[in-house]
Amino acid sequence: MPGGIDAHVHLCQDLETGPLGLGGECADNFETGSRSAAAGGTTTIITFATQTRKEEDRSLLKVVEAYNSRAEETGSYVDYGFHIIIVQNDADILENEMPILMNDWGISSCKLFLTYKTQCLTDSQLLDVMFAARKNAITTMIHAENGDMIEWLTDKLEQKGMVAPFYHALSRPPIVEGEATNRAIALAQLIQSPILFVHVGSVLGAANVRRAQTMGLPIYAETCPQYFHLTWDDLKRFHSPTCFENSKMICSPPPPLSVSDHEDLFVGLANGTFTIYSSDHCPFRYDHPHGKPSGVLEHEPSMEGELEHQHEGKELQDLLRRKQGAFRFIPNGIPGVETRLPLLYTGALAKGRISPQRFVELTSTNPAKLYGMYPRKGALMPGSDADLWYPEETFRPFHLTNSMLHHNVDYTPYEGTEFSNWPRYTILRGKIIWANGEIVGKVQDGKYVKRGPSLLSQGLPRADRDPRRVASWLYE
Ligand code: DUC
Ligand code: ZN
Ligand code: ZN
Repeated sequence: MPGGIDAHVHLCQDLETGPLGLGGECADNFETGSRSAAAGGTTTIITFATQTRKEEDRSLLKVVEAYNSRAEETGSYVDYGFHIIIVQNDADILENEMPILMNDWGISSCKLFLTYKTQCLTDSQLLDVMFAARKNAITTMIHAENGDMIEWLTDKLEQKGMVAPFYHALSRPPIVEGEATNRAIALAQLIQSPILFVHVGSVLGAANVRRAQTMGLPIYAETCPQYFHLTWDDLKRFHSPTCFENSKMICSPPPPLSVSDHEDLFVGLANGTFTIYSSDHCPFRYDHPHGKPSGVLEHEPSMEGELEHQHEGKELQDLLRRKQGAFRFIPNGIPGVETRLPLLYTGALAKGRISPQRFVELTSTNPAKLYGMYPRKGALMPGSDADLWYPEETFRPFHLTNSMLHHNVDYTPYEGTEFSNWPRYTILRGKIIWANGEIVGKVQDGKYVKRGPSLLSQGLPRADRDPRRVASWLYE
């Protein structure tokens, strides 16, 4: 099969630029994250370079340069690129820097948030950025959760003392994604802009995407392994008054409430509602003050000293509360770059839920087309990069333990899960980088990928040109 393309990977994001904006430090850098990718059959990753609201992080170009130098510092085992996360609607920056991002860096995608105080954009700010992105042929990726609903529910849960990690899911019921997907679709329709919803995790969100697609709108959706292999029960699995280990399972959007949701989501994988299947690898260590709350701090006062030393005031209080497991303070995200292809193989392909062709589309061809890398990536054709992976020929089911993985995270949400296959070889541009359970590539093998515009949504969407209904005149 063509090498896996994982278009949603967080590496090197620190406390301030963490995937959440409210703490948590990525445990993986480009060396360890790309090593894990290679061992799981993935030959290209797209990671996030993130703007913040600090004055020094205003410039998108500076942000990208900083993330790129982190990649160059260690090197990478697989090819890599960046999406840019935009958290300000700064007109000068959008006008002056977006063309450079596209033309000089080949960054043809940006992610915008409808939640998290430090990243969230209002509707008019979203329109500003989506419009600027549209003019530069940059694909807008949307994190669709209604931040006000989440805040309001979180306050209410806290008032009732419902703060343990598994209540995280109750602060984000499906309507949170349902509202946000509908709203973003309406904004996109208004200005005739294609969008891609990242990490869609609810049946309601998927249904909204499907309806928009049926209307002829260029709306795409990504989904991730956690929405097919975890449920709310996994969040509750380890719960006890003294053990908060279920913080390991916290991700946003949360896993579905029950396995019947998995079945509905599998239909979306098979029928094309979901365009791509990415990991949303968001690596936080369990046993680390900047990772998930571990509970071990109570027994290891020395680590409190370290905390005190590094943090002051409110930030310290937040961290100390985090260790007690209140879900508000737990960074959202789980690792999965290495388990992505084997899980889809085991859960969907081997069970006949999707065809081999669909498997390749979801994990490689579609991300290549969507993010401007096709046909160099995502295809086995003359002239394409020789990126490949081979499953095992003979079927050897086994149970996963974290020690088998190559990331720098001290747990996997899939501990003990039975896998029916695993990549035997991973090949990057003709060179074997993973063979028979060993990394055989070098950390210098991966190269930066300069991307072009999306092939999936070129030109003006044709669904509606009536200026009384949508603002098609914006582009005249
Ligand atoms: N969004 C992501 O893309 N990853 C982890 C957490 C989040 O909210
Ligand atoms: Zn997100
Ligand atoms: Zn993510």
